[in-house]
Amino acid sequence: MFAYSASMAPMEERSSSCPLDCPDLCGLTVTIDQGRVVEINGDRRGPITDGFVCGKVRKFADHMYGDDRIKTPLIRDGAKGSGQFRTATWDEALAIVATRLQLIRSTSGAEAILPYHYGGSNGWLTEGALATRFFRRLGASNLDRTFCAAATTAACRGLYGVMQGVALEDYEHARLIVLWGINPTATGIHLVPVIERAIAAGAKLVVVDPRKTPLARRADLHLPIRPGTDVPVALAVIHALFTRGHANRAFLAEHAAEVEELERRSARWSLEDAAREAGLELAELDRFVELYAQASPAVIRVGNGLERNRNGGSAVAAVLAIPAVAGKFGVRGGGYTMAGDARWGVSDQAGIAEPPSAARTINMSQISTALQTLTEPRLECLFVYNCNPAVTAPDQRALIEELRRDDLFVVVHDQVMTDTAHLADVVLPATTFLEHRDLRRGDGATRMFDSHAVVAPVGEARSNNQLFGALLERFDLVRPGDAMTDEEIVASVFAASPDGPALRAQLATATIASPPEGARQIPFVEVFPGTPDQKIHLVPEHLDREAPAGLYTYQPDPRTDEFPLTLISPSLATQISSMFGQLRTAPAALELSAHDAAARGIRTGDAIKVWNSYGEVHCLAKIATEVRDGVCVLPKGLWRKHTANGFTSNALIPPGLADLGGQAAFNDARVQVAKR
Ligand SMILES: Nc1nc2c(c(=O)[nH]1)N[C@H]1C(S)=C(S)[C@@H](COP(=O)(O)OP(=O)(O)OC[C@H]3O[C@@H](n4cnc5c(=O)[nH]c(N)nc54)[C@H](O)[C@@H]3O)O[C@H]1N2
Ligand SMILES: Nc1nc2c(c(=O)[nH]1)N[C@H]1C(S)=C(S)[C@@H](COP(=O)(O)OP(=O)(O)OC[C@H]3O[C@@H](n4cnc5c(=O)[nH]c(N)nc54)[C@H](O)[C@@H]3O)O[C@H]1N2
Ligand SMILES: [Mo]
Repeated sequence: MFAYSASMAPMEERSSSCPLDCPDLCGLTVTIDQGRVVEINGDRRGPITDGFVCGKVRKFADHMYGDDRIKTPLIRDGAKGSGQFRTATWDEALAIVATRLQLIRSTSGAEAILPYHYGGSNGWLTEGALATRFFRRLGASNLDRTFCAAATTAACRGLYGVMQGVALEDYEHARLIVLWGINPTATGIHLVPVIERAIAAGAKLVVVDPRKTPLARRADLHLPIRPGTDVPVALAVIHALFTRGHANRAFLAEHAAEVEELERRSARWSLEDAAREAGLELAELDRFVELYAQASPAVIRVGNGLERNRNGGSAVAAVLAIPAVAGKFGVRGGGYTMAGDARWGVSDQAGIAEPPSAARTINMSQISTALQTLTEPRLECLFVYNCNPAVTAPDQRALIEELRRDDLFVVVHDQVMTDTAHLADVVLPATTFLEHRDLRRGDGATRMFDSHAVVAPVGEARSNNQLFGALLERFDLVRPGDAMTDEEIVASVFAASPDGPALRAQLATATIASPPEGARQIPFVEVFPGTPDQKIHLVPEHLDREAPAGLYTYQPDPRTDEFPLTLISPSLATQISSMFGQLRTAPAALELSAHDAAARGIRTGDAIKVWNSYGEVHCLAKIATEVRDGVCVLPKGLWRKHTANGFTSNALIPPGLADLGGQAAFNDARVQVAKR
């Protein structure tokens, strides 16, 4: 193993890669001085990083070495949530955790324990591996991970199976780029220069978003859609494509199933009705149909904004059906991209090396309800890692009340003292991505890095695999032949599949690997749907059964006179979900339109309250020209310290789900706003 010491060459550059939940998957060059990270830059191994990196990762050293970094295990020694902890050794902390887990297991059964984790770092060593093996062997409740892209994935898999979408670097070839519910300027900045080059070469840009995002300002057409109304809009576009002779009947006959059924269902929505429901100008929607029908290659980038409401799964499915109906595939830069579904031929399951257990499964997006209502057994332990649910899960007020429960044992493994860690009984210090190894794949990127630690951990931080490896041992759950070290797990992942050795060899020589089929396949030329019959299923039966009112059925806007405004919570450029929120000093401000503010006598800088039946948030107001009437914005990932009463947008988000995938409905809150 590499030995670290302060006597290393004073300045040294080492290669790494970014593990954050983002489609760009950047290779990084990290400058190290005296054993500490002093600079981070993007490299050129990946296709779109182009030597630069986003502001949040450039400043990652502030996260690593800041005051909020957890350096030792901590044991609560005040009331729950008081923030009073004493330091402990790893041995003592692990003994406390193991004793309590054993007690719960023997008195109530292991299902009273729930591991709670999401995408803090995307990689096969930190996301699954020994943690998942441990909880499966323990017999703990399973977690259905539905915060993000659950509806999108269900829709995409239903229509196309696992099929690689258009590679982001191929957007340069497009003549029309449609950004649908996505804001790359904040959430994946490396796509922006690619779009700019395409525009310079004559491509048109359309943005479908309730907000006038930076790219919406530059767009040829911005459709400021009312949140949650993408189903009528996409179906009306499909209907118009069919009725105006823009459908590619030959392509559909060869490659698609359930064409007539989609045609029939889309007939429910005329452009007029859809425009009215979505709050759009009819002429603009009409223009979109014609722009789209005429352009080739045309690509639709499907974001996460549209999936997070009661209609979200049907919305994504309808949007993904558009390129099929118009026959936009078969050329480089034509089709759609969602989180790129690469067929790797290897999977993280080999590293977990334990099949899913028969224990019950709990939807993470309904954790407040699960904690309140589940019995047989009641939840007695939440073991949190890679996640900060106190500010990222729905129904925050109820959740925080439950986390404060004296009979709920809360363990948090994290890098910094998050809002969830403040509510814990035991806090364990985690390594950052520059302090541990991982197989990094970003958010569905068609590339992979195997990056090693580049510096020694701060304090006594341990990686997820070190923590859960120690627990496997304490619980006597290690079996002969188990891969336990990172090196052994990586080896077992690649050994488990025929494609593995070639990928490993690629990583060893080029330090970046692509799936066996290549990283930028042309859909319907080089790659076909991963459905059993290799056809697009426009109305897949299983999705039709899953969606409560059937696929493509629009559930109308639930706004009332009492709660007339739709609250959405898109990403901040300076954070990734709640990560880096500790570094933010600015107080939270709710953005609303000049019209909605004036109607309430609100001006920028006013102290206001935003409320509904789930909770109330006290913050500042900001009149924003980006926001359409009827919509207000309080970004995701704010911490409790950023508002006056310690609640964020998540306190207003209902625990109800989208129509597919068990997806959280983060953009489905209806609220009222007033001056305080
Ligand atoms: N800087 C930064 N980068 C990130 C993240 C971050 O927090 N910060 N998060 C990462 C993660 S976890 C994810 S999932 C991705 C998310 O990245 P994006 O897909 O860009 O998702 P959001 O930022 O949630 O929202 C995108 C847009 O959807 C719009 N929107 C909201 N509701 C609707 C609707 O009903 N219909 C339509 N058409 N649009 C709607 C919002 O106004 C917003 O501009 O970004 C990743 N990258
Ligand atoms: N209001 C609102 N809320 C939302 C959303 C929204 O649109 N609106 N969107 C949702 C989305 S898209 C997502 S993806 C979720 C994300 O929600 P979370 O999964 O809670 O993600 P983060 O807020 O990024 O928190 C990840 C935590 O993991 C820690 N971490 C990072 N790497 C490691 C590691 O290697 N080991 C350990 N043990 N910990 C690590 C980080 O320090 C951080 O505290 O939030 C959801 N919440
Ligand atoms: Mo996400």
